[in-house]
Formats: sequence, structure tokens, C-alpha cells
Amino acid sequence: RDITVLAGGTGGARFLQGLLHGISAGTLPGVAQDAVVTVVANTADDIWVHGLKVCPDLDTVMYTLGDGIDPVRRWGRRDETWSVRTELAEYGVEPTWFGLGDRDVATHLVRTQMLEAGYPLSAVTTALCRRWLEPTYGDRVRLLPMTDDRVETHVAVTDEESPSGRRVVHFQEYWVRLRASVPAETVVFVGLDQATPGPGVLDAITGADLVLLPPSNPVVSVGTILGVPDVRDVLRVTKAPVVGVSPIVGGSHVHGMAEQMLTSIGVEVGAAAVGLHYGARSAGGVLDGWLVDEGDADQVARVRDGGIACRAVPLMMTDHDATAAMAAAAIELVTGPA
Ligand code: GDP
Ligand code: FO1
Ligand code: CA
Repeated sequence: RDITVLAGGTGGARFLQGLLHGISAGTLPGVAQDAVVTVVANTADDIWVHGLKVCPDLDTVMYTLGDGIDPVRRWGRRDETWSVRTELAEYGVEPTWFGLGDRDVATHLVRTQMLEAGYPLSAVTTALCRRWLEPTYGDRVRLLPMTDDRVETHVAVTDEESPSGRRVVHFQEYWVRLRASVPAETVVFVGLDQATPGPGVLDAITGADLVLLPPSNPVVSVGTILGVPDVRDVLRVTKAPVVGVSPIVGGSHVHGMAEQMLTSIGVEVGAAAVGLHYGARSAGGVLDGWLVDEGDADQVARVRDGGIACRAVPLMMTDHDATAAMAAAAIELVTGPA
């Protein structure tokens, strides 16, 4: 079974851990233990800092699956030191609000060097995954950037000082420096409309036996992947069932800034609302099925009325078994009980 997952960072990575746990344990209905998982990851969080190209969602997936992630921060490397960051601050160079750990800097140096040598981001990612994924997963896990082209999420926030009354900041500044503490007036995906799907991305969707939308941020993680030209179209026509998991539980995000992002695009912060935002494939959307948390069971009918199969199950990724059970429920929802 070839499974394709459209992922952001922390939420996507944790879901992938549970999915891969379930595959190797053989507990996913109809999924062979040698199933191949292709991850199409969001690259619109990417940011150039200190002359280095940083790819947060690619790195979070890569480090998490390769067991190099810091378990508390859930970004960057475990056992990290911060000498480079401290020295940069001593020089007073900006941005001081975005921290690069010493080990993490090595990843960005390799990536930047390869990009400058002319390798596309997809080739760079393959090279980095030779270290982080291949030893454990061989060719059973592939990590693909959604596009090799430069795309950046920028956020317009209110700013009294500026003549227009607003200011546009990079998503990382909105999230890391502003802590998403001010409303996001508008979210802009710079370069997205002109982006070409990365190598293997469209094939990974058309050739899949199953497509999963993990509980990633529906606007700045999954939303950006869906915004890559042709991705929505192939999702609509793929023979694979497409099923998603709500990142909104009990009316709010589990962590991060999905609430602020959904509000900025005028979508209600609710499990059903997000599923209906993705839309039923039968009605021009992308979903065949949608899981909501058991606490949101009262919203199941609304999703079904929208033409999307729906079920309420526990949706907290507390450990790999819990997450694997979510993956199994998602698969069962669209392929029927094994
Ligand atoms: P990011 O790129 O690091 O923000 O990570 P993602 O976009 O992949 O995932 C962030 C989303 O994951 C947030 O909107 C959270 O609400 C959601 N999330 C995190 N943990 C859980 C969980 O245990 N269960 C569910 N259902 N959603 C979760
Ligand atoms: N998040 C923070 O809250 N503070 C940071 O200084 C920070 C640095 C950083 C460096 C590399 C990287 O891959 C991620 C980093 N993050 C940091 C997390 C990042 O903002 C998130 O992983 C995602 O972009 C959120 O979707
Ligand atoms: Ca992200």
C-alpha cells in the first residue's frame, strides 16, 4: 500500500510517528508492513536568516522521524548548544528572536551550500534524509518538499505606527517574535501561485492507495500544500481515498496558532468547520472522510451533511499507540472495516 501524507511540522511529524508505528506493528487495516509512506511537506514556513535557508517543517519531520528532534521544544535538535546564536547576538545582528542551535546550523549550512551549487530543494532534502531517515526506514519513507520554488507565508498585522495602519511580517516573525499575540489581518502566500509542484509530488498523490491529511495547521501547513498549483486537481481525481484528521479539538488548537490563522481566513475554529473548509470531493473539495475528536461528536452530522464520511474518535496524540489508532480509524472510515 502506498500512503501519501500532506504534512506541516510538529503535528504532522507526531502523526507520522504513530502511522509508521502502526505500519510496523501491522495494526492498520489493509496496510502491509512494507507499505511506503511519502510525505509531502509544507515549505512556506521557510526563511532565510544569516544567509542560511531554514526549512522548519521539512526539518521537524526529518529530525522527528530520525529521532534527532528536541523532545521539549519539538523543533531543532536535541542536546543542542547555542554558541553561534549567542555570538550572533553579541554582534547585534538581527533577527535575534529566531534561534539557530549549533547542531541545527550544520543542517542549514549543508542545505545552503547545496542550493548555491544548483541542487533543487528536493535533492537537498534527499541528501539530508540519507542521514536522518534511510538508516531506519530505507526507502519506505520519502520526504518531498511541496515545491522546489521559493514560497513564503507572510502575515499582515495591525500597526498604528505605519501610515497604512498595518505591517506585513514573515510568518516566523508573526509566530516566533509576536507569538501570534496580535490578530492576523491577512495571510499571504508569497510565490505560491507561481510554484511548480516538487518532483514526485503529483505522482505521489495520483499513485497513492491512500492519502492522509494529518492534524496539521489547515491554513499554513496543509492549506499551503493544497495551494500549490495542480495539487487540488490531482487530489480530486486520484483513485486513492482522501481522509483527514481534525487539528481542532473542543473548539481550539492543541498548540500553535491554527485559531488565529483560521480566523484570519474567516473559517470558524471548529472540527466540522475545518473539514467542511477542505470540502467533500463530491462537491469540488478534497475529502472523502474526516475524523473529529470524541468530544466533538455533536459535529459529526454536520460533516456528513457536507458529503464527507465522518466519525468521532479520541484524537489526542498522547503516544504512538494512540496516534496509530487514529490512523487506523481514518483508514477504516474510508476503506470500510477490514
Ligand atoms: P507546525 O508546522 O509545527 O505548526 O505543525 P503542524 O502544522 O503539522 O501541526 C500543528 C497543528 O497540530 C496544530 O494546529 C495543533 O492543533 C495540531 N495538533 C498538535 N497536537 C495534536 C494532537 O494531539 N491532536 C490533534 N488532533 N491535533 C494536534
Ligand atoms: N520557534 C520558536 O518559538 N523560537 C525559535 O527561535 C525558533 C527557531 C527555529 C529554528 C529552526 C527551525 O526549524 C524552527 C524554529 N522554530 C522556532 C520553530 C518554528 O517556528 C516552527 O517549527 C514552525 O515554523 C511552526 O510552524
Ligand atoms: Ca509549520
